[in-house]
Amino acid sequence: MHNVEFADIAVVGLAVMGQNLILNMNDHGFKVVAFNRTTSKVDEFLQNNAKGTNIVGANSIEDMLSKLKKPRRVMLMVKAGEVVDQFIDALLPHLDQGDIIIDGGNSNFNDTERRVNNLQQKGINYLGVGVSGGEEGARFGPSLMPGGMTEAWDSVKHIFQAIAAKTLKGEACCQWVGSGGAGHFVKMVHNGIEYGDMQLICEAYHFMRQVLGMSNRELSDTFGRWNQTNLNSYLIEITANIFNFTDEHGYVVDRILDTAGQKGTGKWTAINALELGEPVSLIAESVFARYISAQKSARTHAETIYGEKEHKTIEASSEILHDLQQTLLFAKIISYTQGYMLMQQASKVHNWSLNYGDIALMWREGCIIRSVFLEKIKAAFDHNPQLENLLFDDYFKGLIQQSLSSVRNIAAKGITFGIPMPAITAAISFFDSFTTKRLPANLLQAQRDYFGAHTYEEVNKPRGEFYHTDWIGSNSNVSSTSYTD
Ligand code: 2AM
Repeated sequence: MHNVEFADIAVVGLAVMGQNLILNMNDHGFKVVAFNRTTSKVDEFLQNNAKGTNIVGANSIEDMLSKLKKPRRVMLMVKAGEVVDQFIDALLPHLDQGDIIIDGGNSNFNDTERRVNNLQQKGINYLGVGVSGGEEGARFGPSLMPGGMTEAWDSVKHIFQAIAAKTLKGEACCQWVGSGGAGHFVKMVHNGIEYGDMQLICEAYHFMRQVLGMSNRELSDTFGRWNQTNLNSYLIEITANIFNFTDEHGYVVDRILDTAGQKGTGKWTAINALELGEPVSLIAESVFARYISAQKSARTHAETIYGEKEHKTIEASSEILHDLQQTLLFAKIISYTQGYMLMQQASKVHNWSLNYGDIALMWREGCIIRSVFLEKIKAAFDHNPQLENLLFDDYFKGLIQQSLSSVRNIAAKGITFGIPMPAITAAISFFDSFTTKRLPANLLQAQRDYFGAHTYEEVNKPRGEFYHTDWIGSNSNVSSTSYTD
């Protein structure tokens, strides 16, 4: 039998993402075998969306594997968690050395790291690929963030780069991320940044609605205009569309309950930041903002206790709208700065050698955070691959300097008028901390040394020398010593 009759890749899991990826692969000339736990979905797929294509179905794992070229490539598009382990276990007895399992689900990078290590010992190649872009992306060009066993990348690269989104220059938004769980890690950070971008837009909206008294039409126009600036991005674009969207009952956005859901990847980013000791405050605040939004009944009760805020309306002048636009830009720079700090630290800890310019390139198109802004991040890391911090890049320095007074104005007004702006204020606080040589942590260290003898270093002594003061010696009248932390 000729090899050409065998399929290039199998995809397990025919939910929306799986189906769309298969159709995308088929469009690019790859022969795909489709399989699903509930096999009736395979037939349904072949008779409907996949009708008239080159896609073939399988009714069992054995059947699926028998239809594949070697090395076999099996991509899992199933529910993250145990289901992935179950499928790996079911596949293993039928695989040969060098075959490749690819997990394209929303897996936690720690799970991917574990699976890579386990399968490496068994001679099976494993890749964890972050897939972003929703249904539309999966169908016509997602952002793909592949990581795992480096040896396996060459065997799948042509497929993934063909189906991925492309930049205007034709670069694929799919580059090798790194070993182990690096692909899913970068996808996780992508989602965290997505939380931040969305929260920032919501805070601007809250300000514009409550303080500036803008109508949906004006909001739509303003976001539409901002989309023509360096804020140009998918999220700003859909925001403009949302404020313009009506049905027979009026504006849909106005009748949507203000309680946000989540699937957990923003939370993972914040947890990881805490674990790695990186100050990713803007994403963390964005996760908390969703949590507080979910506490609708407590908030409703609290408002009855403390009273509805009286929002002073100030004119939606071009100056204040300019300040808001600059605030979004500033906070976005801070959010990405923090996200990159997290990736840089994770790369060190896990030995991933992440390529930061390529990461910006992967996010440039296809995914939810796609924006022109990412081109500038790519340029910054292309210019200096060793760039220690995005804020040290000249281009971003210029933008920060140009927007700083606007942010201070908006943050101050937001606080004065009672508009919650957890992400915007986190951004300016981070900036002010990060750009301050001497913080008040000397007092903090004194307190720690006072109650717990935790010691401190001194300003004019070499780092690494630790001192202790007997704060509660004979001259002190403080006697509480029962608490140490
Ligand atoms: P199903 O169609 O048989 O439910 C997204 O939910 C994908 O994950 C679907 O293809 C779904 O298969 C699969 N999936 C979810 N839970 C599963 C499980 N416990 N075992 C196998 N596949 C599962």
